Amino acid sequence: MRIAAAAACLLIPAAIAGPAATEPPRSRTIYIAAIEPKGGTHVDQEPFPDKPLPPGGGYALKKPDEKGRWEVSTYRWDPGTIVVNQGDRVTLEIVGINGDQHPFTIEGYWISDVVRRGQLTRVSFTADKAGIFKIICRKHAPAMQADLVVLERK
Ligand SMILES: [Cu+2]
Repeated sequence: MRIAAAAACLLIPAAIAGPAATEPPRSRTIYIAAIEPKGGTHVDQEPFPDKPLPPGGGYALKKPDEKGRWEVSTYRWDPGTIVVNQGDRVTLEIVGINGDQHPFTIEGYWISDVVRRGQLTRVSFTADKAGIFKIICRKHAPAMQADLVVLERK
C-alpha cells in the first residue's frame, strides 16, 4: 500500500508537465532591446541604501553627488521571457539602446554574439531542444538574463 502510494507520487510530475506546442512549426522574429532602467532621488527624500548591490556589472548604485542626488540602475533584456514552440525557426533581432556592448550566450543552444548600441544583432536558429534556456549577458551579471522558453512538441 505504502509502496503503491510512493510509486503514484513519482508518476505525478510527468502527468503535470508544462504546456506543450499546439500549432505547427513556423518562423518567428522576436524583437528585443538591451535597456537600462534607472531611478534616482535625493538624500533628503530617501537615504542612500546602506547595503551594496551584487557585483558583476548588472547593477549600479551611484553615491550621492554634491547636491545629494543618488541613482540606481540595472541592465535588462526586454522582453525578459520569450516563448516559442519546439521546431520553430527563430530569429532574435536585438537592438542596443543602453550600454556600449552586451556580449551574450544562449545556454543550451550555445549561440554567442555581441549587441552594440545603435546596431541590430540577429541570431537565427531552429528551436529543436525543449526547455528553459537563459540568454545571459556576460558583461552585466547577474541581472541581465532573459528566459527562452521552448515548448515541447509531443
Ligand atoms: Cu549587458
